[in-house]
Amino acid sequence: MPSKDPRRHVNRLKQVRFFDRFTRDRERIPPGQFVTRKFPVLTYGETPEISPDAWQLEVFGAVEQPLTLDWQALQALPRKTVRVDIHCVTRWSIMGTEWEGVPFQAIVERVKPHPDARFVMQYAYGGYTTNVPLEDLLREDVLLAYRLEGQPIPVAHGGPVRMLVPHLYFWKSAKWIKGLEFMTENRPGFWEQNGYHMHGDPWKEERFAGD
Ligand SMILES: Nc1nc2c(c(=O)[nH]1)N[C@H]1C(S)=C(S)[C@@H](COP(=O)(O)O)O[C@H]1N2
Ligand SMILES: [Mo]
Repeated sequence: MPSKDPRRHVNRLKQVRFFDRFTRDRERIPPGQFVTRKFPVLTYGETPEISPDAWQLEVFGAVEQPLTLDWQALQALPRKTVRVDIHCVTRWSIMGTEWEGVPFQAIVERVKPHPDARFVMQYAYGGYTTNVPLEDLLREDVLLAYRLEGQPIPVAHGGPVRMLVPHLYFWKSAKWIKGLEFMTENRPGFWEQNGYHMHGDPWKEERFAGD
């Protein structure tokens, strides 16, 4: 039986060892990053505890068909598993993490963004926000993720549902996602208002505004 205590599950994740996490494949490590074998938790502020039954996602803004999804509706959408490297702007990277969830593309097909929608604001339970160009979210490995390493995502890591945008710095992947606003003009989210980059490509070291 998998443990019901999310904290125990975090500890279990720290024990997991993948061949991938020992990689010496330097070409997979963006400049200025080091590889960690742990799975650090990085949260600004409180950790909101949202049960799957209480979870809801609002998709709104510059779209033809705004959408509200609950846990059941989310499970009825197409699912996909990806194995990806993730990179935090504080310089740790984890190689080969496995996530399962709904491809963001499936959401886009349903809401039908207006032709002039170019950016998306992610809203999290607890108040965190982050902005991303829509183009970046159309990549195949972008998910509304609900499983990590074959288990429900632990609360500390954003469960029940978080965004996964693996090719950008990890602050661009909101944990405890509750809203997606399609926008015609770009607006800064939480860290972006505090000096971080509007795009956040780790390969270009887009860490801070002006990089
Ligand atoms: N809601 C919310 N999402 C968030 C954050 C946060 O503080 N709150 N931190 C971001 C940052 S800086 C990182 S590195 C990752 C960390 O995810 P993890 O705790 O699962 O490692 O979540 C991102 N998403
Ligand atoms: Mo981060």
